[in-house]
Amino acid sequence: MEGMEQWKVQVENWSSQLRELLHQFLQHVHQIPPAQLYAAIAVLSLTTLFLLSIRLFRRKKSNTIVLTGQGGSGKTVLFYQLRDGSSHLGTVTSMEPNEGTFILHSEASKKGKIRPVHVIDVPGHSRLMPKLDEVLPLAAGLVFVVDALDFLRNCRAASEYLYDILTNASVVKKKIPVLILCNKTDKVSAHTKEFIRKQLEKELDKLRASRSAISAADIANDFTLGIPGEAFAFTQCQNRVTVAEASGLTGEIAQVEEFIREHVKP
Ligand SMILES: Nc1nc2c(ncn2[C@@H]2O[C@H](COP(=O)(O)OP(=O)(O)OP(=O)(O)O)[C@@H](O)[C@H]2O)c(=O)[nH]1
Ligand SMILES: [Mg+2]
Repeated sequence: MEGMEQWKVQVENWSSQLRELLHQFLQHVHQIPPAQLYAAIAVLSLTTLFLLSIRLFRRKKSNTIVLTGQGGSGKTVLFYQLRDGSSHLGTVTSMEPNEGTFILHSEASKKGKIRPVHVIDVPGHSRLMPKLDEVLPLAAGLVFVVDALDFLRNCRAASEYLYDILTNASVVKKKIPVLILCNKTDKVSAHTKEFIRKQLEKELDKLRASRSAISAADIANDFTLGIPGEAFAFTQCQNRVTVAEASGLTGEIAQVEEFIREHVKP
């Protein structure tokens, strides 16, 4: 009981002290010339507004991942595998880009808030090259899908396509990371990623010589590839170029998912 009484007295003490302080503060405020007071209030509210607008308008980092590569390399199968965890067997050559914003299928059971990924599958058809130019500036990362089964036959064409990507103004200036994905590794006859990387580097090196001969006449070419006088290697690129393996068909896509989550933070 006694403790209770003491506590009551204490609380009363505090509240009277608080009242006193408030009283002093108000008196103080009254002494400030109104002009100064308004100025202070104006400065305070402007700063608050400014800080709020910074938060509001701060550009969110892109969550767009672009899948591209030659026709038949397996982009559409990969797209469905990422979204639904199944390959939707029997896809046909895509004539229109496929796109969607979703949480990766493998993350569907994870708890907490996960940032969805915006995936665009741009078909390999040359008619759709302008589409690629349109989406590249938005990309947080680009996955270049290569058919590792039928690689040798397609090597030249794949390199030409890759050359255009690696010298694209947005890719170079924004340093868009590129993942070269050697797909269809479920088959034993698939080439390894190391082999594919070396072949692509060789082919790009050759292309560089022939393309720069052309662009000497037409100076308006965007960017050159690699270091002049040195054999081309992906490590010379301004942006990060890495190589990985996958099988869209059987759902072995962990390395692509890792790349996506490295560049689109969950
Ligand atoms: N063995 C094997 N076959 C695959 C794999 N991924 C795709 N394919 C097959 O390759 C063919 C082409 O796959 P798509 O996903 O349609 O290829 P795409 O890159 O979208 O082709 P376009 O739309 O023409 O640009 C299909 O017959 C698939 O079944 C894979 O990981 N392994
Ligand atoms: Mg397709």
